[in-house]
Amino acid sequence: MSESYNASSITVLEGLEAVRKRPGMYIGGTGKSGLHHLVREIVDNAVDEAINGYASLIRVVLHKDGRTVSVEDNGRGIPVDIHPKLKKPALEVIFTTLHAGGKFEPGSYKTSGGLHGVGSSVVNFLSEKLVATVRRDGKEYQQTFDRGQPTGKLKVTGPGRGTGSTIQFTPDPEIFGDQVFDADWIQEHLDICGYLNKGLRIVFKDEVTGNRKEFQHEGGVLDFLNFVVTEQGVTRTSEGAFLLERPGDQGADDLRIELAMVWTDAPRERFRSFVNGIPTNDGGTHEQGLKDGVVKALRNFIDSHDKNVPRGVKITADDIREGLFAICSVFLTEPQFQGQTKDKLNNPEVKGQIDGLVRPAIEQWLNDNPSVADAVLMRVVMAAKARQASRAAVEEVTRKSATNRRLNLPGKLADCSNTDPAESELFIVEGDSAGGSAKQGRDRRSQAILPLRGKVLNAEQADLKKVLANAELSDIVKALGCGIGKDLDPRRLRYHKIILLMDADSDGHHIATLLLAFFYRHLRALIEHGYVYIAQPPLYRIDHGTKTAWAAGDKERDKILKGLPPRAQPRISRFKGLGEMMPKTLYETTLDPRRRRLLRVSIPEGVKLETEQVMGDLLGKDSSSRFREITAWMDLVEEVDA
Ligand code: TSJ
Repeated sequence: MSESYNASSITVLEGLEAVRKRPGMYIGGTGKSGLHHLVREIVDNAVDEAINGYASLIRVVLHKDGRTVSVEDNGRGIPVDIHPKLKKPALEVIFTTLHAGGKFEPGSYKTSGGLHGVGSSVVNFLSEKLVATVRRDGKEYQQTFDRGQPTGKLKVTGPGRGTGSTIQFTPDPEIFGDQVFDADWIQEHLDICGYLNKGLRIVFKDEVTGNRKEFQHEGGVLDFLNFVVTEQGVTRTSEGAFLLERPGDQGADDLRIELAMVWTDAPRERFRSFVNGIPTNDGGTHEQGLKDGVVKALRNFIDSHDKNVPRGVKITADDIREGLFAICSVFLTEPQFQGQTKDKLNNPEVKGQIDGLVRPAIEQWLNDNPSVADAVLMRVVMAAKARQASRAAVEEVTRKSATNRRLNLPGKLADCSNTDPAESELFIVEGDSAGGSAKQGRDRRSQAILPLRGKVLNAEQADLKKVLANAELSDIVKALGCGIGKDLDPRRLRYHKIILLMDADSDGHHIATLLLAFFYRHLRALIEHGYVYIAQPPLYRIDHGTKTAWAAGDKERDKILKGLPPRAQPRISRFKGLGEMMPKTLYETTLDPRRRRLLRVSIPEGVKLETEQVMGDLLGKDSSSRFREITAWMDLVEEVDA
């Protein structure tokens, strides 16, 4: 940080028009995520000032109109000196020039990078109004912008106490429509900022509701880890967690890293990683280095201490990492991001650096804490044993379904007569009464029905052996005939359409969510092949004259009503559940390939790991909106002529 600020190093590029014409190129889109990107960009600038040691307090206000946000820090204040070439104050240049970002302060960390580092000018260009206020040199300066253009010069507006910057902006409705900010989204981002910048005080005031919140985490990533462990409701293997914190000021190879880690009883690992405060949902070289380091450290520890692992138990890397929860935050001066959503770290040197730091530190931790080491080792051995037991359970289910496929089908399955998978469909139906209607109403040639009676297990919180002990899930696997987990072979699948048919109420959504989690976790290839669908049974029946129409939701109902002749007197009835529908009606509206509408389930490309995270988050907590959230994550493509 020896080179001082130099306003002339900002690359001058005319960008206002470019940004307003194609906002998506700069902020990813103009929907909810794009809108909130603006807050993030401005907050990140204040956080940068804090990371580099000049600010300790950030104040964020969501104003009464719900669409104006202010961000204030107590840093040095955005420079106002005159740019030698452009003859304008640096502040004006910063807000009116589309610069490359990260250029003007060599040797310092930037939160922003890749897609994320669009710069404050982009926020300005996409704001109906922006007011920048700076306190420095005992004065207060202010400049106002309309849709990116200054409405006047930078002015001294009074004496200034202390130093700092305040940016207030209102996104342009020409770009973002009538959207307002979501206070929860803002708070979540601020909370994460608080965890990753230990001690930084962030105050949020929501003037829409009058709520005020503070995000300050003296324990940093360790507090974050505790939060995730509690949120997921898992039990730690050991009381103490592993913590590695390095300031990264010992030369070029010395990374700044904050890492907290603990083993739990969860059936899988859970990592949250960040580079310069940006979430790397798709992992990358830093996560790889961490994983390698952990595995090597445990292997070394086992070998060098003659720790006895029971005979016949072979330990894999997955066994070592099972149940491992970690929060990992690293800071790099030149991060390179990869992938469609730019959330995977690509710097190759980082892997070895992190591995090299983590491995000896974990070995040391295990040596220093023998009771922790024993508990962790027991956990690892248990994982290996459970994996071997799961294999046996899988073989049991698949062997049965493979030897004589017809004989070993579940008793409650009403199979179809066609044996060509490409022409066969399996409806998985919630409840016996709906199952009964479906069995009567179906096309017996091509449509099989499997009613679910008992509880569906949450696959997110159990290992494969437990999952297969659940009668409903085990019946699904037997009916599909294609095996599960590592033994999954889609070529043996008995139906090329697997259709989840549930009531359109919260119970139905709950079961659909559990089934999607099960498919996602253990039969993912079936989703990837496009074999999994969600049926859309109607919610309303509309009779007018001799005609009948069905609507899947309120919007469609209103559309149908609007389209009726002016003097029609429609009768509207609402279905309470699939069970009360006549078999014929069920066929006509929901089963008949020519009239039904199916949603194909798919995992959005490039966000597989993010989906993993979303799945875990949604299924780990108890929220009524899970189905909507999960289905919003998966790409649901409507297919009329299925
Ligand atoms: F994004 C932004 F520009 F709108 C913005 C910047 C928003 C907010 C809320 C804060 C900031 C900001 C910028 N806070 N602090 C700073 N600091 C500087 O720009 C700065 C100050 C002094 C020097 C120097 O070398 O003296 C250098 C810089 C980059």
